[in-house]
Amino acid sequence: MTDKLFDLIDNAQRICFLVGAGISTNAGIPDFRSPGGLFEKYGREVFHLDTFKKDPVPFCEFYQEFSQIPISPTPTHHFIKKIQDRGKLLRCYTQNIDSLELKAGVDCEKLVQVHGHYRTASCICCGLSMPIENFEMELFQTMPVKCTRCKPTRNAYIKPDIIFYGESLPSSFRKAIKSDFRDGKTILTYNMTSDICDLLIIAGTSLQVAPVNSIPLMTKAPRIFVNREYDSLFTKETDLQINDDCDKVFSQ
Ligand code: CNA
Repeated sequence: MTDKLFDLIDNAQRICFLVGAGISTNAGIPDFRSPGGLFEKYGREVFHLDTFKKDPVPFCEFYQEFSQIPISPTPTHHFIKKIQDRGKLLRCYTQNIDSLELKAGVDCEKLVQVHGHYRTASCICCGLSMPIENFEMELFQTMPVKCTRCKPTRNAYIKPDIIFYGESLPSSFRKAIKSDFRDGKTILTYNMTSDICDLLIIAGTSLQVAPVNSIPLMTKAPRIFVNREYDSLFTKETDLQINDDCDKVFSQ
């Protein structure tokens, strides 16, 4: 199984990764949907913009706990960097907000943080931005943190620049998709040219969240799916599915 994985990688030149919370569970960050995951503990609604606007405290409580977890990159993050060092990384699309890809040394132009990050925070009304350290300092004193530029009567709360359910994705996502997959529209007709992904590696994601979960449908290239759970999407002859711990697979 892993021989095939490394053969596919050796034969590829422009590799895209699509990764999710499963590549960071071994760093000590729970994922959303596994037993004991964040949905079980906090509920899905905490990550919805409408909920946050009405009552930001549950998210702030989650964030206080989450941001205290000391984290460092896993073997899978280092593997992505290794592919970059071999000159083969076209892009890494991550649904994760933990920025561990950057910590592992992946270049920011190669990385699309589809669901944002918490390196900065901003006001949900006026967009006033602040370094995350300032946000965290205020959060530990007064919860929730309100914008100093907006009128005090408005519910102008500050939140980390994580994309909540109900928010639009960063423009960098569309731009990268267009260049790596020709927008997914010409899938049946395109010729393999130098700007197009020739191997897609998907790891540690349940592929439940749109529109990211349509990326695997945008390519005719071979797809490698590494996840603890089986996914019936990856049964094409050119697919390779490995249902195992991603660090075990990528550190071989
Ligand atoms: P998810 O829906 O929780 O799925 C995670 C998948 O990974 C599941 O299928 C698990 O079985 C699998 N998995 C867990 N650990 C491993 C492992 N060690 N090896 C292999 N497979 C494993 O999470 P998704 O990423 O699919 O969902 C997208 C959400 C999760 C995004 O909006 C993220 O922002 C959000 N999220 C991010 C983080 C983070 O930044 N680390 C943590 C939790 C949630």
